[in-house]
Amino acid sequence: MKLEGVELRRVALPLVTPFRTSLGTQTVRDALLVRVATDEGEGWAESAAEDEPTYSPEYLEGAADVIRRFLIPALFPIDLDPAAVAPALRHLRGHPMAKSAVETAVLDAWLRARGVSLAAYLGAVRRSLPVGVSVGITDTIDELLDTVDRHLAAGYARVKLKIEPGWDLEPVARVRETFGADVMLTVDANTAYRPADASHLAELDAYGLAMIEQPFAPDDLHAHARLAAMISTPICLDESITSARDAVTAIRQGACSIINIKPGRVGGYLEARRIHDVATAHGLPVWCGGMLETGLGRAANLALAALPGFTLPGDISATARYYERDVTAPFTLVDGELAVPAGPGVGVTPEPSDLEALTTATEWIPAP
Ligand code: NPQ
Ligand code: MG
Repeated sequence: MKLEGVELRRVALPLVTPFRTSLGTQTVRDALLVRVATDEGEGWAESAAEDEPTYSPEYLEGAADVIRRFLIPALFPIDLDPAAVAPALRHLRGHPMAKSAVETAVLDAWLRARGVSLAAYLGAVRRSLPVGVSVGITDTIDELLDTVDRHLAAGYARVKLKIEPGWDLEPVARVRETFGADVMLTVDANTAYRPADASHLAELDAYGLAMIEQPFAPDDLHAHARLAAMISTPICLDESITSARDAVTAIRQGACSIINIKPGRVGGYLEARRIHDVATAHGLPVWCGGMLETGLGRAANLALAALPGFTLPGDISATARYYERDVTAPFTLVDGELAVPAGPGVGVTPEPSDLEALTTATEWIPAP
């Protein structure tokens, strides 16, 4: 397959409610879409990069720049297939979210031309999945309880509360006492704590959480291992894991017993599958994280989350949890589950009218 040109498209999707985490508050999802045009047809994907480098060092304009100036020029000369993309970009350091978008768009085009779904290609074993919801920090506990109540009524299988110093033990205790012991409840700190907070975090052990996600800095595996040894609640890593090699290192150090896999954070769906494979081989469950994806990323994440080792519900909510209008048809919960797209490639394409309405800028990169 030969690459003939690439479109970079900026879209802005207003969120139905502001999403507050320990990293800041988001009201609009500015996303970068990539469309590759090849001699065998086109493919679409999105970059997980946010407009500001808060969750990860990558950010939207940076991702667009590295794609335009370095990634695409490295792909024009080669004979393309999905497995050829990462090796052709390996000499360019970092930028996993930019690389993931490009690799996924190539995967979509290549699979579409062959009539194969991403789910089938990756090794999916389920046609629909129970999914979780990530609940932002709210102004009051009453507002949090109302929000959790709505999500449980909608059928979500797991509730994740965003926490930070000053918003941890009390919201968790109140959610647990209001909704009971049977609700699968987790917390995510997005690196907001210091190692000296370990004994405070150990108090979370009283609330039967299914995991504590990423309490400490991404590069502090030791602090996570120390906390893991102090408490019985499992530790899950998100920001710390950027490759299958990182996953093996973290597991060997006892820094986590669960891994949140985000394809963008690790450079694509092929590396994501490798993390699934090494985690499963070590007996760890994994789940698919979320980056406020448009329908394009949501579809691809559902394909990945249908692999056998994804035994915990992911942050792959229905479209309506985040957006009133999306670039694709909405995903909806049916009996508490989302369907894994079965069509060729990622299984969805942008709806032209929605795509146009949400687009803020486009750019065409022609073959040299
Ligand atoms: C997490 N996501 O698991 C992330 C973090 C996150 C769904 O909880 C804009 C775009 C703002 C992506 C804030 C969820 C974001 C973002 C936080 C992702 O850690
Ligand atoms: Mg997280």
